[in-house]
Amino acid sequence: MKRLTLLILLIFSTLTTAENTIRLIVNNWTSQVVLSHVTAKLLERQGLDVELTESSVTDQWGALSHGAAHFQMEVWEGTMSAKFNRLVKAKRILDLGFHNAKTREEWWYPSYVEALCPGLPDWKALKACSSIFSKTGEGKGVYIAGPWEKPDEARIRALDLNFKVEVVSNGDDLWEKLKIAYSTKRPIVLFNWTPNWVESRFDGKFIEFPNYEHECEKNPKWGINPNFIHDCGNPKGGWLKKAGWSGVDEMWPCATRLIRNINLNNQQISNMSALVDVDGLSHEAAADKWIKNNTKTWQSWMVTNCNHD
Ligand code: TMO
Repeated sequence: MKRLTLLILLIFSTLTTAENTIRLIVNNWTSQVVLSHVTAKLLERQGLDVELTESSVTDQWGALSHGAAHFQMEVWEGTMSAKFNRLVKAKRILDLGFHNAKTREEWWYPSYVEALCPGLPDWKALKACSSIFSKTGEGKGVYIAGPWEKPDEARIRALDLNFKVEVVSNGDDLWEKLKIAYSTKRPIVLFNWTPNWVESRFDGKFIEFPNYEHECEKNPKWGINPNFIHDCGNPKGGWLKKAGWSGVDEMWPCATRLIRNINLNNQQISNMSALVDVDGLSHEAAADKWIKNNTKTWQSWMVTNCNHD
């Protein structure tokens, strides 16, 4: 009899453990991956079961809406605000608050390109020198984009730029292209963002497109092209937030409070990416190092008086 009870208890606890596991979304740029590892380690210290689950930005919304995944630690305004705002409004996901960091995601070029394309960083300069960004030196220029959601095609059309978009599959592929171009001073224009480690290693600037306004994405009449939307750049000084499945407050109140508390500034985000992309640590080793060196910061996020969720 005792043995049976024990067995039942064992099965029950295994089942509930699996069901109680918090799943953190791991995307495909470095600071987000390191921060997800840091968060997992902090939740574990808080006594919770955590699992990291890889997802693209495109797929994460469905996963968060359905509770297949539970938290995403870096939602960037420039690439994700449209879907994020829509799902928050529909109460499909939760807005778990801002980081202090101010962000920008935009077309970017190394400074040596200015000598070859006078007028940069103003976007109009691209009209006269698109061909220097083409593979053969003539024809359409190539803009190298990441796999995140961007209206680049729409912007190229609205601003009548002689460019096409080449999409690479992750951040590492962008930096590989940048390194090759940089070493031979070849013109390149590619997606980049701040905060990021790139600004500490490569000298360069963002293209200045017409200033972003929300209307630009909704109303064709807005801006210099009366027929198309997206005749503007991405937000400058954009926000960075955390997102969660709609059930997290009920299911894991402590974990959710901890995640609401997590708050990084620009320097901290770019340091997290540099630990991997400059110093060569693995994501997990970077997370361990960050936890070791930033005790005060993360201790201030921890939730006290908190029984297991
Ligand atoms: C979402 N990202 C920071 C890669 O632009």
